[in-house]
Amino acid sequence: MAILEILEFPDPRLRTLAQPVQEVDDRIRNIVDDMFETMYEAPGIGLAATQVNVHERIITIDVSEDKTEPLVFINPEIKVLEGELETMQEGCLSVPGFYEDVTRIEHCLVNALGRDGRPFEMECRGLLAVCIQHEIDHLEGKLMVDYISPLKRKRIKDKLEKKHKLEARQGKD
Ligand code: QAP
Ligand code: CO
Repeated sequence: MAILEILEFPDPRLRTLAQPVQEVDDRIRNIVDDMFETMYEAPGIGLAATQVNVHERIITIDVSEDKTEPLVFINPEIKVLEGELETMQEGCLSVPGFYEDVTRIEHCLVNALGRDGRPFEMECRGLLAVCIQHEIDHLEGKLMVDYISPLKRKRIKDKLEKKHKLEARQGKD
């Protein structure tokens, strides 16, 4: 297992459209395991493969209190279940240090393949529903900051670019 580098906004690679996984094999399971290690270490509650520069449709999530409920979604398909909307303050490992209100569907049905390649269906509400939508957005090249005002987005971009320049000069870690 390995901790992978997380791409940060405004890295253009975060805009890549992820491709469907053709077969859930050991190569994919390796990516899944590395994504969990990276997500738990961060720490985060959700990670899309796009964020670690793997452009395949893979998501890891764990919204449990004690971080003991890892969920894997490969080739996820989402279906809206109710018209209810929910506004939640979201964070993103690719937009570190910034938290913004985003409005999303509160109740959805997700179909995906698990780590074993078997299809499953999961009804999602609350934080899990919000998180899966946030992560599916990543697979489409979409980010949380796309939902906020252009002015706010520009301020976040400038601040993160400044941070990246500093890190490049000082050397990370
Ligand atoms: C997506 O985000 C999410 O800024 C997952 O400095 C978040 O795990 C969906 C994180 C909230 C719904 C609600 C962010 C860690 C983690 C940061 C994350 C940071 C360190 C974000
Ligand atoms: Co994110």
